[in-house]
Amino acid sequence: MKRVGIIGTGIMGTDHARLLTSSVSGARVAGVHDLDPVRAAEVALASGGARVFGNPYELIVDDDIDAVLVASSDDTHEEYVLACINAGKPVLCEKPLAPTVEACGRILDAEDKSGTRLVSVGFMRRFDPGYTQMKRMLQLGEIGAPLILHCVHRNPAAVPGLPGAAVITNSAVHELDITRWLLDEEIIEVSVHAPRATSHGGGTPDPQILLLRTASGAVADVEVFVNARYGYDVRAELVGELGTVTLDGPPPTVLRRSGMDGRALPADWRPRFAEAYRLELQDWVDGTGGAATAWDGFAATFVAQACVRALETGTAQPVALPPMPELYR
Ligand code: ISE
Repeated sequence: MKRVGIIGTGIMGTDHARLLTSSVSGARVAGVHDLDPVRAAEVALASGGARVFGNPYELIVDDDIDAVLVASSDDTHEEYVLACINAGKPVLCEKPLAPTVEACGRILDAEDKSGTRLVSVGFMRRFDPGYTQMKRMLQLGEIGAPLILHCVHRNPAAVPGLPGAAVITNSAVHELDITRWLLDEEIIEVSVHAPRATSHGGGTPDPQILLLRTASGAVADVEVFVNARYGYDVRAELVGELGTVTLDGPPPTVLRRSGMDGRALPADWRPRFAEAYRLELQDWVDGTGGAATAWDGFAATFVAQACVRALETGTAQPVALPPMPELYR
């Protein structure tokens, strides 16, 4: 039984603790830390009596903790992930690995020096049955060579006045990862186009359209809209030389009533990607290695930063990733 320590019991840490306790085999939540001790204690209790640690570094090195899940705020990921690498413990870090290329680079260097892959990054969409089916169809040759990936990523509401860069590094980063993963190639050029901003975002440049060109010449267009109001909605269509694969959100149940035909949309990503999160955690606990690596986390943030430059300058930006370290080949 793997004993997992969770750092950060906000929206994601709490959800991971719930899934580890109720729906994942071979692991239990053994320790939790949060800046808010009351919140940590609540999650510890709901997890069947985990220990509450006042200090996250003590949790990381504790002999009763085998593996660590980092779900604290994005800017704290680096320090905790580095401490896990130093302690030689597997760590699943929520996305993004870190908000800057420099911070991701330091994690990559530390892991490379340790000589062991310890870091997994929580790009859960890689485990979503819809996305995995899309990738399988592409690999089976059902749609021929891929040409265009259309993506829609909408949240009902974000923090008012959220900087435009955060829309990219926190939300669109999912599509940056899924494009690399699905097409199995790197993004080499990006541009970002912002229409008139919605009046519901408190000044956030929202929505945005990202155009991503890949090494083979395919193009992905990503609409990211974090104040779309009506619900949580993630969709995609992959267009190939012979056909297309469409990814639509669950649920499969359609209500027809009073002259309407519709499906209920979730309020956020947790119900939409519940199965993806469960499969991601099971994969991590089993050590199957299906998750994004530190290299993938670095690459996603590298592309995200190029997108931020593209947004700020209004010009297309080349993306030239450094060579991938041997450890990730
Ligand atoms: C959030 O952090 C997530 O990761 C969600 O999947 C994404 O849809 C949302 O925009 C992010 O803020």
